[in-house]
Amino acid sequence: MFRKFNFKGWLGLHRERSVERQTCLSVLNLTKNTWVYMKIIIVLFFAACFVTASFTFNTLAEEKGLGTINGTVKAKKSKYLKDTIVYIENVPNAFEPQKEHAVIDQKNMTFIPHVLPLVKGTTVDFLNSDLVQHNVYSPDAVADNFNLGTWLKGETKPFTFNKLGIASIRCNVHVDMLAYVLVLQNPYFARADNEGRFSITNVPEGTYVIKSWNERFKAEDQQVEVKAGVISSVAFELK
Ligand SMILES: [Cu+2]
Repeated sequence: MFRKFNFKGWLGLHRERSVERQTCLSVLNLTKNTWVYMKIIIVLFFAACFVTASFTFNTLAEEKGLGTINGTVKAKKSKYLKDTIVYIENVPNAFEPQKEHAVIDQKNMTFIPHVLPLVKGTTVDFLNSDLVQHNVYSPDAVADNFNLGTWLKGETKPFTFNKLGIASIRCNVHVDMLAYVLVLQNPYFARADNEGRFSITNVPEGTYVIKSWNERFKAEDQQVEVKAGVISSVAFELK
């Protein structure tokens, strides 16, 4: 009726279970540790990538001989700074115009933006976003004295600026509407912010004449020496 207790068998089974439990625990520990190591490796990998990328970027900038021009434009009143553009007059190289068309919108009887700097050869799409008809023309030779005609809301007409200089843009339906397109030789230009600060980056090494343009005021041209990996400073005063 009673089976004989097999002590040896019971001991063997107990030992086997104990070994299984230990194996289970060590596998868990191993998985836990492996995940921690993986995390450390991932963090180190990204840190190494970041350091290498920034080092390469700096080295390339220095190899190509690129520098930065930081500066300020001062005016008697800060509101006079609006739409002030700073640009290098001439950089000895041929520069491609931007491939994407720039846009000047006509909205609420206003050209937006009021001042648009671009590289020679860039096309501007003139858009009408108002419910009324607008016209677009320029009385200036820089823009071949163009007159694109008069059109309705939602339509655009393009014009490519192929001559260096400053073109005023007008609408013959609304005589108060006015904008300016600055057709520049190179892409090294910047718009001064509300505090008059500007920054032109990745400028090739060299000594340049740097100019400012403002609708109402003028500042003396400045000379700037650009050196690889160095920030040069320029200050303008609008009068
Ligand atoms: Cu108009």
